[in-house]
Amino acid sequence: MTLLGTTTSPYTRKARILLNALGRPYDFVDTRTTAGATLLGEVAPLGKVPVLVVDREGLVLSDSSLITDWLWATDGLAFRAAGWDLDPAAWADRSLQIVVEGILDAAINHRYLRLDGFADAGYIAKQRQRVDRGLTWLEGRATFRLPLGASALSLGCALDWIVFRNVVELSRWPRLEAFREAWTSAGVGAGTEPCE
Ligand SMILES: N[C@@H](CCC(=O)N[C@@H](CS)C(=O)NCC(=O)O)C(=O)O
Repeated sequence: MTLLGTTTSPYTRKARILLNALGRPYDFVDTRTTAGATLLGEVAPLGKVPVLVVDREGLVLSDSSLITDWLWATDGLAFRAAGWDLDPAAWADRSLQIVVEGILDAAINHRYLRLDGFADAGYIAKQRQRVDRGLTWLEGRATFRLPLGASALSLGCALDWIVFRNVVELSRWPRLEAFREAWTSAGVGAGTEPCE
């Protein structure tokens, strides 16, 4: 199996954490390299990461939640043994995850549009406001507990990325900060922390 992505990408990190939890061997190809960018161009028309290429089956999975669902479908028992419950029919948890990833998408868009020199106004300012409003909504709704679900995986990766990129001062949301502390202490994403 080959995972295409970057070491800064929170969505790629979701896949790395799950593959590591299963102990599945895989090649990691950084898409910031020429070879990685070429491969991404060949297999992923949207050019987004992560992409998991399952060589044996000729399968290309180009979305972190799709990768999660596929891993769960092929190895659910091993996940349960490792303290995860990623049942795609856990509707309340999936609903929470949608909010978490909506915040993350807004934060990513805001960052890159600002880096490209666009003013923090209009639709771009709306992305920043969405991050703030979303985090405020999540405060008190997200708790760290086992087994870990899809929303916890997304939230841990999102909060680490938000801190890594200095998106907001996380101490404004003490319960989310407590979630992050518990996530870090549990070592769920140890070794996959965002880095350049
Ligand atoms: N819904 C997708 C989101 C993936 C995503 O937005 N990835 C970012 C990196 S963290 C990306 O590839 N951005 C590049 C772009 O949008 O061109 C998933 O869960 O995999």
